[in-house]
Formats: sequence, C-alpha cells, structure tokens
Amino acid sequence: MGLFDFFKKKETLNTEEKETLDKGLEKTKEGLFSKLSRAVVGKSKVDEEVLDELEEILISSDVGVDTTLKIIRRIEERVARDKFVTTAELDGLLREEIAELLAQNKSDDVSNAFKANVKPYVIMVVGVNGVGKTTTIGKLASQFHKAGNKVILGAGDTFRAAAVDQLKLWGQRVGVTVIDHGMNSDPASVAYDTVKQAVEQDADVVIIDTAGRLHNKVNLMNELSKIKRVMQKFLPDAPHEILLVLDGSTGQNAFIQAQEFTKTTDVTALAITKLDGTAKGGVVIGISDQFKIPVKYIGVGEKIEDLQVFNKKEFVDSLFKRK
Ligand SMILES: Nc1nc2c(ncn2[C@@H]2O[C@H](COP(=O)(O)OP(=O)(O)O)[C@@H](O)[C@H]2O)c(=O)[nH]1
Ligand SMILES: [Mg+2]
Repeated sequence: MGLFDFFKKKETLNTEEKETLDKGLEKTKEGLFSKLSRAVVGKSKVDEEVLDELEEILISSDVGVDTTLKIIRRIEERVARDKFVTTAELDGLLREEIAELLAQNKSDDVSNAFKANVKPYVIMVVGVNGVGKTTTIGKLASQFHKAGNKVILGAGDTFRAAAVDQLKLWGQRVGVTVIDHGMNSDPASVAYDTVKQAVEQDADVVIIDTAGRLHNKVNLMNELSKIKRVMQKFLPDAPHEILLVLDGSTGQNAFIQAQEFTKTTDVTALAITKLDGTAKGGVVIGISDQFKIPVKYIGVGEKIEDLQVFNKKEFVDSLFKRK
C-alpha cells in the first residue's frame, strides 16, 4: 500500500482506532463534562447565564479565546433560532457547532495536504525540544513501513548526544535505515545524504529529524532553512512536507509555538502529541480552527498505533461521547 492509499484508508477510523482515540481523550473529556454538568445544574434551558459559563469552560479547556467566541456566537444564533434549547441538548449542540466550525477550514484535510505520486516523499520534522519529534518519527516510520513503504530516516538532531541514538534505536526497532553522522555533525549534510541515499535506494519516504534548540532562536531558524536549501541541491522540490510537532499537554503554549514557527518556517502540517494524560486536548480545536495549516497527526499515547491521522469529525465525536 503506497502512501496515498495509506492516508486514504486513514480517512475513516476503524473500531480499534476509535477506541484508542476515546481512551486518549479521557482526561480532556472528564474535565469538559464535569464543568459542563456543573454549569447546567438546576437549569432546564440554555440561557444567557449558561452561555457565559460555557464561554468560560471552553476558554479554560484551552480552546483559545478567538475560537471560543466563534463557538459561542454559533450557539447563540442556534438558541435564538430554535427558541427553547434544553440543557440536555447542550452536548449535542456543542458537538455539531464545533464540527461544523472546523469543517469550514477546508485546508484541514489529509487528502488536500498530501501530494500523490512523489517519490521519495520527504518529510522534515521541526519543533522545540521534548515535544515528541523523534517519537513521532519512529511511530510514523513504523506505520509507513508496515504499509509496505521503504522508509529512510535522517538523524538531523545533532545537537544532543542522546538524540542520534534515540533515532537509531527506533530504526532498529522498526527495521529501517537511519543515516547519521554522529553528534555535532552538520545536520544539513545529514539531510543531503539521507535524501541522496533514498533516491539511490529507491525509497518511498524520507523523514528528517532536526534539533529543537540551538543557542538561540535565530540560529535555529537559520539552520532549518539551511537544511532545506542543502537538501534542495539534490532534490529541488524537497522537503514535500515540513511537519511541526507541538506538545498538546502544554495547552496555549503549543498555540504560541505554532504561531512562532509558522511565521519563520514554511510549515505545511502539524502534529499535536501527548493528548493522553492531559485535560488540555481542547487546544486541538483552537489550532485546527485558527491555522490554515492542517493538523495531520495527533499523539494519544506511547504505543506506535497511538499516533493517528487526525480526523476532525471523529475527534469532535469522541470528545463529546459520554460513557
Ligand atoms: N504519553 C505520550 N508521550 C509522548 C507522546 N509523544 C511523545 N511522547 C513522549 O515525550 C517525550 C519526548 O519525546 P521526544 O520524541 O524525545 O521529543 P523530541 O525532543 O521533540 O524529539 C518522550 O518521553 C516520549 O515518549 C504521546 O503522544 N503521548
Ligand atoms: Mg528528538
């Protein structure tokens, strides 16, 4: 199964994937539902007061102010139109309005974000330290490899000793080649070599790891552009994807990182990790609404299958599914 078919298949989640998602979002759901239940205690009707509470709930669930205001406006319109909306209908109403709001951001489709028939398909992974870049690369490599693609990884985080070894370990585990020049080597030359090897070995996918921190932000941005430029000497249209990894458990911080990186780097896709074990999963809604760049992957656990192709509708359905 080529990459394109891989993504086509992932456009709908199977039962197992839905369960993984439900489980991964447990903490966020718990937080959301307990607040929602408290807001409607002793009330039968969605009124001004409930809407005010709802606004606070969404903001405190890391949805972000702008997206929250959009959601509240939609619900106000709905309440005005339907006249009497009971508080029992509130979950369903929220689910529908959020799903429709996200659906309006058309760029946010996996199939739109994927370029078919590109070989090798080169993904450069960026993001600050500790957000889950290397882990995400390992999980992706495994899934692509299992689907029958030849994958090559490039150990471009040469800033930290452990980083190269961590990627090599993933390579061994998954059974794919890792190109590395060791710690402190030039990441641009690692990237060049990886792409060159991929072409020579007729690989389908290249994933390049990068450092999340240099001595300062300007250095980091310069280095990322250099990696890109040097790769392009060998393969002019590479990288085909610049994947920014964000740690969802940092809530609004993830949002700020997305703003900063997209200002200085041509990010084409987002991955939001560590949604398991946090109540801040609402940040995915805000990011998915506010950025023209699609959220392509979400991380909902430590296991390989816990990295999922993001599906807006399934995400919102899962979030509002009570046990
Ligand atoms: N629970 C959980 N942990 C994750 C997820 N993604 C990454 N991690 C953990 O986050 C930590 C940092 O990940 P790493 O890939 O080294 O980050 P990097 O510095 O960006 O390369 C590791 O302990 C990972 O196991 C996820 O989706 N869920
Ligand atoms: Mg790393």
